Amino acid sequence: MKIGITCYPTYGGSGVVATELGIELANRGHEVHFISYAQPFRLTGREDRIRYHEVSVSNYPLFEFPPYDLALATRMSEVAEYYDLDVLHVHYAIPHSVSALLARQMLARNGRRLPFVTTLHGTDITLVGADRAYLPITSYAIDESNGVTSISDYLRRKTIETFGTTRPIEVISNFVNCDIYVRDPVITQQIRAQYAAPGEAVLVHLSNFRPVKRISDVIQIFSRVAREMPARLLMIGDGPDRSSAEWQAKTLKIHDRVLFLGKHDRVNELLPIADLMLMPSELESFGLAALEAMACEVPTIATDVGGVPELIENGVTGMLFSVGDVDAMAEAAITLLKDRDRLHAMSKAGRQEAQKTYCATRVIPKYEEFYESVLRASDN
Ligand code: GMT
Repeated sequence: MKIGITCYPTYGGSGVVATELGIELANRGHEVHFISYAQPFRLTGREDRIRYHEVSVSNYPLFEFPPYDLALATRMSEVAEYYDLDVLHVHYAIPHSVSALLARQMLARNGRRLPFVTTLHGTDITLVGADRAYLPITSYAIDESNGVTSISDYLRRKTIETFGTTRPIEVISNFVNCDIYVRDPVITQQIRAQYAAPGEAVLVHLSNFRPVKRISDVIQIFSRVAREMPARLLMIGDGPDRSSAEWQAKTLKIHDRVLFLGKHDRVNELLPIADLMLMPSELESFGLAALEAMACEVPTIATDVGGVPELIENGVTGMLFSVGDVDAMAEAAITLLKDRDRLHAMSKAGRQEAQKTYCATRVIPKYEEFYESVLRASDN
């Protein structure tokens, strides 16, 4: 198949899923065309059967808000025509599904079909999409999509509840490449030595440092752990709440134990060196970072929100708590880190669950089947 993919190319779960999906599809022989304003950060640009098409937005002085959605729709239709795309897959409804709808309509004028699939990721529904300024158009574009998928059952239900959409939504979960996200004991030991001393516990947090991630809770949980045992916290990623977290770590006098590593494009090398991941988010429609950690045998202390309980079985593959309960999360982290047998059992259970349910080899065929069904339906 020839598949166009549009996503946000920056650090964030939806862009990661879209990029990894494109890479996996290309590995399975499909031709993949990314259409976005920048090359997605996990792409090297040297992958076989993957091309990247940049959307440039003209910045005429009259435009206080340059119309990216229109430039994107134009580029989508051009790429679809030039490369004879079979299907376009947009990740994150706003504004991508609206642009795709426009592109489909533009091409239809010349008798050309371009069915498109919208994948809902989370904040496009729960935060941005529910804003009245975007709700009607997002709802319209979801219903007009040729196919809609969501990354958890929670998000499917939430979409119907918030938008009243009628187009059926297929749940296709986030996935991970279990051959790349894996703990190799020798390599892990070498990399761990660069970040922590022997005997220190290593905790990790990975996100885009937005308010929904509750970065302040991460630092508070860690400060309680660090009072009890030698420990380090690796903060991977960047975003608006990074500087306040740095200030908080300094105020709590733990800044020599908290390493802010910034954006990292090979998190698969860093995650396995950790003993525990912290994900105390306000909301998570799935929690891709926790899945990537699980595949690397790192259990997550998380909040019992959104789609997280679909991924993490409390007490088996990780632990779930109420939002903001930093005392309980810290207590659980300390207890687990002191009980190495329990931690080990949880790590292994997480890896097993990732392999059984969430490996790319299991999830990508679901997308392929979904594209086929969308193509069949749009032929009729
Ligand atoms: O919150 C983020 O990390 C960014 C956001 C996005 O859309 O880029 O992530 C959402 O999509 C991820 C991939 O499908 C999910 O794993 C995250 O749970 C989801 N984030 C939220 O719902 C807050």
